[in-house]
Amino acid sequence: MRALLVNPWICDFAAYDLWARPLGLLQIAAYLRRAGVEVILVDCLDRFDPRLVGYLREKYPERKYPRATPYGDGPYHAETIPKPPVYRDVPRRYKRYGMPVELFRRLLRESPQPDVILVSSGLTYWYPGVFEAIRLLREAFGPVPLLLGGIYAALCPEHARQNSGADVVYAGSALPEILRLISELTGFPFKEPFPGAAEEARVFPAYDLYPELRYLTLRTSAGCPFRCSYCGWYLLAESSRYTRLAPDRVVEAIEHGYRNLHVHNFAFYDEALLYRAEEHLLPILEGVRKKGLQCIFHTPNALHARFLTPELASAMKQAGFVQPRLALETVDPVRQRRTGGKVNAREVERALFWLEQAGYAPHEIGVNVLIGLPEQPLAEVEASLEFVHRLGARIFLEEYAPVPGTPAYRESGLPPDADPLLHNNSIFPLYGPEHYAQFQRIKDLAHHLNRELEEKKPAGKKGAGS
Ligand code: B12
Repeated sequence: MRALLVNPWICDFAAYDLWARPLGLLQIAAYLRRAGVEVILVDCLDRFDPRLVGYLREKYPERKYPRATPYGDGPYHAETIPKPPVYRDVPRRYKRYGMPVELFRRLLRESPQPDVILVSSGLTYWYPGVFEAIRLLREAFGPVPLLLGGIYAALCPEHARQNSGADVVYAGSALPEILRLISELTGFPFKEPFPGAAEEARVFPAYDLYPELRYLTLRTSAGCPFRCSYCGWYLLAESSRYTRLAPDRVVEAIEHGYRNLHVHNFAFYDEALLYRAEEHLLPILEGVRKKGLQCIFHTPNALHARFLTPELASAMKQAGFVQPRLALETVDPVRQRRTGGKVNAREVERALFWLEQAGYAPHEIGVNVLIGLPEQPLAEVEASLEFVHRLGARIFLEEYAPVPGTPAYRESGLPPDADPLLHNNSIFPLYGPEHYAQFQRIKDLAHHLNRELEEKKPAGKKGAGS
């Protein structure tokens, strides 16, 4: 029994590889292998795939590939493609990010015939890349059973069933159920993997399927203790409960990555990494220290400032966390409460102070600010930017992307069955030129403030810890 697992392209106006991995697909791969399945992975978004690197070096000899920062993050290869009609009025180029289609076709031609195909999906509005992959997979392998899962499939299952061309759209995340589905589709009788196999797959996703690894992602929990109005984690988790791996299992995962896969950069994918840190993150970091692993940790999914303590800040600094990122979202106390009450401005200010005490320069610390929440005045965003700037931290302006099924989606005025392309966080121009101009002004302001911070860096460094 052979399964071909595919992580399709991103189609969007912008994309950057911020330690992105198709973690769900890699967990499925690990689980299937335990059930005796041979697994082949084609990841259109793997920037380090030697076949991609070879292809690009040949085609663009004047450029350098792979392009990456010392931490392994970096820009994707991208090709401009025609805009879907709903984006007609967006004055930006629309691109397909990842491996060129020609190379994808070649990899499929060279792949042995699979018995089943599993296609994953990321953000809901990236579905054009998913559809394109399915079309090309059909072209290459004909009627081989094809399953579609992942975030788009889970948040927009009806849209996916009607339009994707997959045989089955699976909207959940339970590994044993996925195996049962494959068995039904192929008629192949699997032996039930042992009871702890699902946890094993979560601890050890099949990273070894990558020929070259520069970073790993860690998801030590599923879900979040909060329910912010704009976030849809509870629509995606296996159960709508918040669960975590035991700290020693996380240490095992890190040690495996470090020693066996020779990776030093790890990005946490948790929604609430710092929650009850004395039971979770602190023992994890202590375990890593005891084992003498010299890791570099990243937190692209911003941290809850409320849970940061002086002890935690210094444990993070010593363990090798770089460029920590905090979630503020907004300085407006009413909106903070209305959206879920996860943090307030004072808590962010305090967290920054403790991070500085622990040895981070303020400009190394990033703070997320949301723009574009339903009915959010731009003056509020501006005030949030000024606040972060006054603290000396770097602004990360996050454009709000509506998640169907959440309270904020209902407030956004989009109908429940809107084309998922309209969930895109970069389509402000569609709301009218005036709106777009104002939005552009805020974006420019964020750039300007960050540049000012850059220029003041040495002064910022001197002030660190004060
Ligand atoms: C980690 C994370 C990130 C990471 C990286 C994600 C990545 N891989 O690229 C970072 C921090 C970079 C990120 C960024 C953003 N993110 Co994000 N992110 C997440 C988060 C918290 C976890 C995703 C994850 O890895 N889950 C764990 C794995 C194991 O689960 P999984 O991949 O879903 O796989 C399971 C199932 O889906 C299924 N499955 C998966 N594939 C397949 C295939 C088949 C065939 C089958 C049968 C099953 C199946 O089984 C798997 C195993 O259990 C989710 C929320 C969530 N709880 O999912 C938001 C989420 C996906 N992000 C979201 C958003 C909005 C963003 C941003 C746009 C934020 C912003 N405004 O800037 C950016 C854009 C990212 C970009 N350009 O890459 C939204 C998506 C909204 C949407 N409309 O789609 C989510 C849902 C959060 C939310 N707000 O509700 N994100």
